[in-house]
Formats: sequence, C-alpha cells, structure tokens
Amino acid sequence: MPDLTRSPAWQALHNHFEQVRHLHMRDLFTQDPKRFQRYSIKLEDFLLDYSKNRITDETESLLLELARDRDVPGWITRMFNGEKINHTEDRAVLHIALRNRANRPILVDGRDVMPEVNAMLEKMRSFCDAIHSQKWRGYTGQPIKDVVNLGVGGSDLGPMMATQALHPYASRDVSVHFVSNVDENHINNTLDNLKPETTLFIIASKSFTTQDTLVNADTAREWFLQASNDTSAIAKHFVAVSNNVAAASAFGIDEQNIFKMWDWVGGRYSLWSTVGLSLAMAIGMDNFEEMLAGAHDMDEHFRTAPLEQNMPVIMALLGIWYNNFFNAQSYAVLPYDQHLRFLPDYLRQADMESNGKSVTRDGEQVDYSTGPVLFGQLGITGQHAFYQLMHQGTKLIPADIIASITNLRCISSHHRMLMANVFAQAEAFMRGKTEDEARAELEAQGITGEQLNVLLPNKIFAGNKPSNMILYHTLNPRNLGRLIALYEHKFFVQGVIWNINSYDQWGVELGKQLAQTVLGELDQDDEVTSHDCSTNGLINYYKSWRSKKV
Ligand code: G6Q
Repeated sequence: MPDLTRSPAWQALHNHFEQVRHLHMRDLFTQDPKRFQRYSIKLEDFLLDYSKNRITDETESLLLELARDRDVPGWITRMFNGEKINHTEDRAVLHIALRNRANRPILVDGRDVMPEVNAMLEKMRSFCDAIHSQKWRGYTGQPIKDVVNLGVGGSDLGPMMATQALHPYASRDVSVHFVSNVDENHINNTLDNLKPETTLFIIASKSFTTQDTLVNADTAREWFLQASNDTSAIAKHFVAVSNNVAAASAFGIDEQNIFKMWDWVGGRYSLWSTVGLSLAMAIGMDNFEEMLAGAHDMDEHFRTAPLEQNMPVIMALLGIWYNNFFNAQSYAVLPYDQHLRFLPDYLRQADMESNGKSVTRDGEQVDYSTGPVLFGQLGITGQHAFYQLMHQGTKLIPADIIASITNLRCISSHHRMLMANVFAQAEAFMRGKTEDEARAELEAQGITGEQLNVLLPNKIFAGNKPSNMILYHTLNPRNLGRLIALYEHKFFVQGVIWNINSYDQWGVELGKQLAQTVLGELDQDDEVTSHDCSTNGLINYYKSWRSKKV
C-alpha cells in the first residue's frame, strides 16, 4: 500500500479539493432540494444530518474510496475479532466486548472474554443492589449515602460525564461524587460535606500506580480512619476497580471488593467496564446496561452498515476532509443540553489522546496532519462567547451540534427556545449573510450613507461553515451509549486512515517521569541545579517562598 499522501485515492481528493474549495453550501442547497434526505443517516430515532458540509457527491465517493483504499472494513473486522491492533502495547482493543449484548464470542489469545465480562457485570449488579437496598451498610450500621469515585483521566471523565448526562435517572438516595485532582482542594471540598460513616470510596485505577489517585485514596483513608479509628472498617467503605489486584489488595481492599478490569480496555474507553461502577451506582444497573445496549446498537451499525451509510465512517471522513484538505486545525463539539456539559471534555481526551500521534504504525514520521484540537462547550453558552470567531473569524472550525428532540422534564417553553437556537445556528453557519442582505437590513433600520459604509463589512457573514447535526428523541441511557460509541468509532476510523495507533498514549509518560524526579527535589531544601536554568530557577523560586508567610 503506498504511503497515504502518495496514494491515488489521496491524490484524487487533492485534485478534487482544488475544484470544489470555493463552492458555497448556500448554492449546493439551492441546486439540490433533496440534500437533507441524501446526506443523513438514521438509527431508529438517532439521526446524523451531514448535509451542511462542503461536499458534493463526488467528494463523498472519493472519501469513501479513501476509506476502502486504507482498508477500513478490514480494520473494523480486526478490532471486533479481538486482534491485537494496539501493537505498541501488544493488546487487543475490546471496549466493544464490554457492551456486546448479543454475547457473540470474542476471542483474545483463543479464549472467549464474554464469560468474564458477564460475570463482572453481575458482580456490579449485586454490589449496586446491596448499596441501594441498604443491605450493605457502613461500620456504624448506617446505609451508604455518598459514593466518591477517586480516579483520574480515563478512570474519572467517562463516569463523571455520564453521571451528569443521566442525572434525571439518578437515585435520590445515594449521591455520587468525583475527585480527580491531586490538588487537595478537590478532595477537601468534597469531604467537607460528607460523613465517614455513610460514605463509600471507589478507588478507580486500572494500573493502581497513578500518583494522583493514590494520594487522594490515602487522604480519604486517613479522613475515614480519623472518625472510625478501626482499620477493619475499611472493607465496608473502600472498594477498588483495577487491573492490578495485588496493588489494590496491598492498599487494604478486601479482594472480594476489587472489580476487575482488563488490559484490553484503554482508560479513555473504559466507561463501559467496571470503571462505570460509580455511574451504575448513580443510575442503577438496569440503566447502565441500557447504556451498554445503546453502544452495542452503534457497534452493530458500525460493523455491518455499508461505508456510505455508516455514521462513524462518514463523520471520520468529513473530519479528514477538513483536517487534511481545508487545513482546519480544530473542531467544536457543541451540545445543546445542560446534561451534556462535560461531553466536550470527555471527547477531548478520547480524540486527542487517541489521535494526537505523529508516528505511523510502521514507525515513520507522518507527513500530514493527524488529530485536530477538539474543543467545545454547551452550545447555548458558546453562542454568547466564542461563536463570534466561528462565524466571522479567519479560521475554519467545523462543528458537531448535538441536541435531543425532547427533554424529560419538558414542562415549559425552554426546550422549544433551545431548539430554535440549535436550528438557527446551524443555518447561520451554513448560509451566513450576504452583502445585499446586510445592506437591506441596515437600510430598513434607516441607516444610510457613510454610516452604512462603515457598518456594512462588519455585518456580512461569509457562511459556508460546516456542521453536522446529531438529533435523537431523548437523552436516555440508550442514546447516550449510541452517542459515545459513535465518536469512539469515528476516532478509530481516522486513526486507521492516518495509519497511527489510536490506542496507546506514550505522550503522557514524559511529564509523569519528570514529575517523579522533581518531587524528590522538592523534598529537600538545597538549591536545585540539575535542569535547564528556567526549570532550576522556577523550582528554587518556589522553594524560597514556600515557607514564607505573606
Ligand atoms: C487513558 C489514559 C489515562 C488514564 C489515567 C488513569 O486512556 O491512559 O487518562 O486513564 O492516567 O490511569 P489509571 O486508571 O491507571 O489510574
């Protein structure tokens, strides 16, 4: 297979780009009244409308040709068959097994992983039921009222985001909190409002070596022991989620209370595993399994739909079109749903940690752009802030707009107003406002002459800003599962096309290694000279001030 940028499929796209780069979507919509029908895909109530993109039929077919040329279908099969596609860590990539509700055997090293997956789900169910039914009680005999997940990165963001997303489904008897930051303010502020006798800690760490989490776990244990003064009570208040059973046991967790995860689940893909225990505690196992079922819907769609009808594939190809041909450096995820406020943060990790790579699977330096900068915020908040740059700035920022058709508590005009903004913004990105339209508006306001000339250029919107729209009936567990799985597979397809490994994360290691060295130096008072002069200067400045009172 020739290198990506020298492949005929890439070259064809490159030539095509020169022909269509100046086409305006306004004109494409005028020419084709069926554009919405032709460029949208449905999975029951879950809709992806990608008609507001700078593509023609030819663009789409050339992009699909690229996907075939890069053997996307073959890679999909490899992932679902449990092949070790994470080659730098010699691991299979099987978040899809965690939500394999069809229970199709999935073999890793010749062994079906499904019995273990199902056993762990059962274990989660019994535990959640025991807490909710108040059979499991704290050391004073009181029921558990608060659950604190101690984890970071992949062991925090997923369950935290989903717990917020599914807030309407959450139990009122047990509150779930998330502590991730090594900054003690995070844990202290959380513990301030809790009682040791009614609090349960979940130490979530795949490796059980992550400093941030272990420091927080030590602090939590100290806080707990100050009240209980009884180490045997720890078993009732601390459980762990980990792949490192020995380290979790050494921390003092009863082996029965360790919820296992597997090395074939990457941290940022682990929401579906026992890392989701805190979420399951919040929404109950039935809802948790419904979320798995939603992800499975998307997995099946991804595995079986033809490329041209395949949502993750289409989204991935559109991303490549802007990233590699229009040279867009970023894209925005804009949920119009208060409950999805942490979705952009979650997807930022999933995308940027997966595809922020510059070495191919063959160890070569890439000569093309890979993963973009993902940013985002609640769309309705963004409208009053950074949308200005998206509408009238100099950068092309494709966007995904996400909304639900109805809100569980749809009791007033709020949701209609929200939806009006959803549709209006997507239209505004696409249409913009022409000079003639802007002029007519100003004249209608009685503005003429020099004043009009000054204002006019500022009132023009170029438009032609691409956006996808994702719409579904309600943000229920099933649709949340579908939504997250859609993005996971999108990132996978992009990684395949860029020929990078989306499942390792060596880039996060260097800072961790250096922090270990610096931590040792911070423990001593003498002057540090082992780094560059900036790092030495900063460390020494910190040391000179840390014991002073100001
Ligand atoms: C995710 C990353 C990273 C990881 C955290 C926590 O893919 O690898 O975010 O999840 O560093 O790691 P542990 O779960 O091992 O503590």
